Amino acid sequence: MVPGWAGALAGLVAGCVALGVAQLVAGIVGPGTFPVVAVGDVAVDLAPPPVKDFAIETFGENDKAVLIGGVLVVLALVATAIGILARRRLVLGYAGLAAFGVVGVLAVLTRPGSRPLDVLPTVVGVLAGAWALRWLIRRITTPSGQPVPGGTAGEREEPPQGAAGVERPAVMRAGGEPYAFDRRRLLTGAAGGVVIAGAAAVLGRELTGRAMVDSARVAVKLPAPAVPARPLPPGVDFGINGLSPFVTANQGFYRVDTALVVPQVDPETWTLRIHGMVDRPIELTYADLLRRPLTEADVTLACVSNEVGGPYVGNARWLGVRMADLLREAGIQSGADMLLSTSHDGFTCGTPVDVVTDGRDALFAIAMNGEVLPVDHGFPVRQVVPGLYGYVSATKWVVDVKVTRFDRDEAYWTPRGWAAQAPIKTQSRIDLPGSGASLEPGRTTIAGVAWAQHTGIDAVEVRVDRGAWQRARLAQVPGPDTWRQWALDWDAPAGRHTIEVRATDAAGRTQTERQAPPAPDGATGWHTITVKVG
Ligand SMILES: Nc1nc2c(c(=O)[nH]1)N[C@H]1C(S)=C(S)[C@@H](COP(=O)(O)O)O[C@H]1N2
Ligand SMILES: [Mo]
Repeated sequence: MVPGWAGALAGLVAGCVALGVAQLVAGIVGPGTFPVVAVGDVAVDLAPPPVKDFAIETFGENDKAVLIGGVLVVLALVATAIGILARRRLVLGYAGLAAFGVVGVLAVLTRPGSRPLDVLPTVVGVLAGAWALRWLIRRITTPSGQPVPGGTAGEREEPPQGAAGVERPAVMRAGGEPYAFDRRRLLTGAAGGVVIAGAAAVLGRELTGRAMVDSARVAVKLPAPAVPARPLPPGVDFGINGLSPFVTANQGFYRVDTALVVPQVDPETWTLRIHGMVDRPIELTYADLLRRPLTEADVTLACVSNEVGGPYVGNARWLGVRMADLLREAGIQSGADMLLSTSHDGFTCGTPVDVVTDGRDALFAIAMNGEVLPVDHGFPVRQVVPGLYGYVSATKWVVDVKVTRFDRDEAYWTPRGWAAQAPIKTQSRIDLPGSGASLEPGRTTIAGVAWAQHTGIDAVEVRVDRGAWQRARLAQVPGPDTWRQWALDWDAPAGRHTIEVRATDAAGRTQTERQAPPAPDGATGWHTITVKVG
């Protein structure tokens, strides 16, 4: 005979599957449609004021968690009972699950502004729970490898019943022998169910968080900048097809981070703390940040992992609060040389204090190309520091800045073999023609971008087949912090050709030809491509 605890366990696992699947579907349909939350919301609405006051006084900010916990405990008890019943007659289990579902559907539909589709998480969850219950009960009432006596699979769920109250073997072997309950089959089945439920719940939560943060993000009204970006001079963009546009669209902007799932940070609860070697620690909310004077700046970000000629570089217009302003208010103490900034997910960057405070547009940025910062790029707030590789400066989802010293603290990538300090190295890239392209003989354009953030690009030279260096024409730039387009017309003769590029920055330094890999502090060398003409 299947013992009561086995039925209870099957019921609990079925309940977990129901909730996990409901959570997953709620992640797609919308936050608030998860039945547990809806039931909790109903309970809050229905609770008489003294009960509410008691809950708030007793549990404080945890009142929500306590309430949801209470709902879950009740659900667990119900699920246990369902499992115990189902081990005798599966239909009783179904009936229990259906009752469960009715309560959930009613709770969801009585929420203000609910839509008919909002019942989906409950309904699909209950169906999944019923399926899991049936599967588990059959697993423990049927010997492995044996057909279910008395019917083909799916037709008879209940074991043969005797007179009410008389314990009988749930299932007989074909020969009529009672079959012994198999604990291992139950436990492996239950474990499988819990894993599926857990995976569905995690995925659902991730989707829900995304939906909630997306709606918070959409609701943000960007203030006008107190210091607008320098107007873009005419001619920042040659408009050549295939050449990186001066402004990289947010959609196409490279993304590099250690986050397996993108952090979903609620701007309502986000704060930024500036502390450590300061006279007056600061803590700001998102609203505080938006009320401050905002600076707009065009800055090209680059990743240290970018190979010569690689794609991990992009240019955007950022809007944010100058980091130096907040640091001045906090009052940096003498001896401090590092800002250790921490992301919501624990990632850290170590940024030199003198770089951030030397007058350049180092920002706590809230917007990118006129749009509220995209979640992938650090919503609600990220750092942007012209001239430094992203891993030492561009903390996304930033929540904390500790003013400290390089000899006392280490950022995320330092013990992993990357340099503690890493200014961006001057680079140039050929976008056109593509590497390995086949061209028609005749006039064509060689074009690309070059960058030396916070110094600026003064010259770009190109040579074909190791011939003489020829100066490319340069597009305009608003300042030294962005990349610069360059182009050169070329009368391409038939044959295979090698094209090389090198840039010279505004301090007169020309890129070194020496090839170095990205680690530990950025790749060097001249971008070189070959093309076939004719
Ligand atoms: N929280 C967090 N911020 C981060 C990182 C990260 O892994 N986690 N990576 C950094 C690196 S290595 C780079 S190059 C830039 C990339 O910024 P983007 O993804 O907006 O292009 O973000 C920086 N900020
Ligand atoms: Mo990076």
